[in-house]
Amino acid sequence: MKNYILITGGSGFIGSNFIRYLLSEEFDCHIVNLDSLTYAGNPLSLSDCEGDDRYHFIHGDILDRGLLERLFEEYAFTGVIHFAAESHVDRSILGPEAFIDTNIKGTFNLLDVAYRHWKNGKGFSRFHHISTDEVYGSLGETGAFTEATPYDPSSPYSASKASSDHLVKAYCRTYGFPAVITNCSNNYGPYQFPEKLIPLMILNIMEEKPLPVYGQGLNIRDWLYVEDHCSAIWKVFCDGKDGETYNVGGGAERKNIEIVHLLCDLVDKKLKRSDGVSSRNLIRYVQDRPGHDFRYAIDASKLKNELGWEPAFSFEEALENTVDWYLNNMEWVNNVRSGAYREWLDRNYSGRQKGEL
Ligand code: NAD
Ligand code: TDX
Repeated sequence: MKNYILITGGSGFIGSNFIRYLLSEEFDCHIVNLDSLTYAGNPLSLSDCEGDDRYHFIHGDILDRGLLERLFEEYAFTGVIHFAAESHVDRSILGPEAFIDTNIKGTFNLLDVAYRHWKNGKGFSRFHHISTDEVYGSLGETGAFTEATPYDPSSPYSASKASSDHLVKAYCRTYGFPAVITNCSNNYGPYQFPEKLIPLMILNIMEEKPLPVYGQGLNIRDWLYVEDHCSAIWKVFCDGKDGETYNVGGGAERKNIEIVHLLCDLVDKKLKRSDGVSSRNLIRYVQDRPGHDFRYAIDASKLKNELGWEPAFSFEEALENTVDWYLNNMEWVNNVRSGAYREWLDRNYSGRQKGEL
């Protein structure tokens, strides 16, 4: 009998990297990727996995409870790894509703359907909720978030993720449901939608557009290469303890302005710009993000001490990989930006209704 794992949001940035990571390993499970393909979900990000018979794609929404019930019935999932979310802080400030719908109600649907499936003794053993360090709020100049740090979210995005974390914890404590949560710091790497700091800056530098730095550029994030996040998730999914939370981070704290400077210099070097004018001239200090958290830093010692996980990539090496990836994958960039991927979607999935198996 085939063993199926449900991955939600697998066509987004981290989910697509995670699916590729699993399929490149000696992996003997089948993956069902359930994704509603919002602007952030792109089937092109997994086009190289389409031919793998361990990979199955379902175009559908976690808000569609009936669909979730049908999928659990049909595939008898043994585990869920839940990435699907609205993920961009600035969008949550402009329009929080989609964040409440997907991140809170969608997570509730998935959790509750998985719980009922588990309770009925269908061989279900793990619900892994992917979350963020932003639930802990903002740090001052010192200290780091541990798993015991009280929640104190600042944006509608982080409040919606905090809410979903609480629901998962409540199902563990109340019903003994076998779930784990990982709270990770800022990711970067291939296939990240170019609204987030690093890909936005790389592309704007290439295209000689202004580089919008919020406030004074002094806010600090703790960066982790996406492949390191993937290895941490798989470690926790396989070996983590039910009911536990694990913080994931790269120990690579940088001020935003340092990141932008590094990217300017890297892209200038790669494009061998000969006019001697640095792209740093494109930097524009713009109005700050409302409620902008000053600093995030992760204490990942629990994950290291209990499960033996450590990041494998250095920040400088992985940032350069990321720049190279964007410079060499402008077709992907142009597709996600132009909406041509929607045509691709219609061509490839035209006969299937949303939610159809
Ligand atoms: P993303 O925005 O790139 O991808 C989200 C994916 O979810 C997309 O493919 C989208 O189509 C899908 N989706 C959205 N709403 C859906 C719905 N209602 N039903 C089904 N699918 C839906 O996000 P990401 O950066 O890959 O983040 C993935 C997860 O990791 C999120 O839960 C996020 O909170 C968390 N996280 C992200 C980071 C980061 O730095 N990007 C860091 C820590 C945690
Ligand atoms: O144009 C910009 N200029 C700028 O100065 C953008 C897009 C961002 N910034 C700043 C804001 C942040 O301090 O850069 C920092 C990083 O911003 P984002 O890339 O938007 O990430 P952040 O808000 O930190 O959230 C990310 O990490 C945690 C992800 O989007 C979340 O999904 C994840 O949970």
